[in-house]
Amino acid sequence: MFEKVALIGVTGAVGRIMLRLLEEREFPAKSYKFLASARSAGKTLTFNGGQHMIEELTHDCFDGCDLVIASTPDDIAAEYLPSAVKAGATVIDESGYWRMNPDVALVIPEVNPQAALDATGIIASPNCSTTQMVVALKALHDASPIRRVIVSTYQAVSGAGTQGSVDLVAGSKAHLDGDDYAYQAFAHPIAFNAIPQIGSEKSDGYTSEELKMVYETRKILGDESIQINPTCVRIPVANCHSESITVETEQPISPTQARELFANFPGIVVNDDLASGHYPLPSNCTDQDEVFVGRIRRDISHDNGLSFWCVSDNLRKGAATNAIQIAELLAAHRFSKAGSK
Ligand code: 11C
Repeated sequence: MFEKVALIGVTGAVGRIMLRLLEEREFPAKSYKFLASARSAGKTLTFNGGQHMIEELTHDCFDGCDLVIASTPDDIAAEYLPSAVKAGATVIDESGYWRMNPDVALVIPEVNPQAALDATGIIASPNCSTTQMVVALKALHDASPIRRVIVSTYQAVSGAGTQGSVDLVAGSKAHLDGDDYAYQAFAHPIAFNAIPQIGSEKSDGYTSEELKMVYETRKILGDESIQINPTCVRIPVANCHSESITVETEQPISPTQARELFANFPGIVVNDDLASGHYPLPSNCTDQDEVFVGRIRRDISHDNGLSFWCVSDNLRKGAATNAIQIAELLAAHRFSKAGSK
């Protein structure tokens, strides 16, 4: 068992799910410390049937912690997580700050578990749109290496934080009532709209969200040769990111083979029956921990191409669930070796 687990960012949307997952999955820890910004310090939260005080995140709050799980903005992760490592903790970070650091493991437990087991210090959890795509890609990549990916995302407002969800509801109501609404999480109205920009402008006309999908995918799959062309779009859906993915593999993979590869891969659920109108929808994938695929079909424009639709809960597998699965992987490895401690 872990002696003391510190949870950072417990008042955010992902942090709250993290707490529920730790309870539901009976995570092996003797004690917990709940950390957040000074604004939330002193408030209480309910966990494992008891009331617990939220403490302020500071540089010297990690004494005695052997595991830290953090869900914070990048600048907070940059500032505080090195102090947790210095205090001797293994750190699982959901922010984007450390992911591409060569000394940091970037891990999806179903895809590259060994990277977490070999890591010292920080283990990063990928961006939500990357995670669900890479789980699906890995199922194919193991059968025939992937050469090229073209992906368009349809991303839910919950990816933009609690304010994104507030903006969707209030903005939609204002739109229907013919009122103005001042959006805070988005540069354009999200109600009844689609915004083809997530994150900031980067090189070659791509956004930061799109380049995360390129660089993080290569790092996790350990293959710098994979070519990826992403377009990331915010749509007025409350929760769950959807992705239209076309892959070109070294050898052709038929839709029948792909269906079997996906179905046999841990963490993937196939829902694929176009004739009956069965495919994954954000509305039926929300609050689920898996990656859902459907619309599996041949790419009629390329002999080695395959297209499919992929949906997953961006707050769960895209963030909280993946982080907790990394923690469970570490626990299984460390405590099975150490006997019944
Ligand atoms: C979004 N994917 O949907 C982003 C949110 O690097 O962890 C998560 C950003 C990240 O807006």
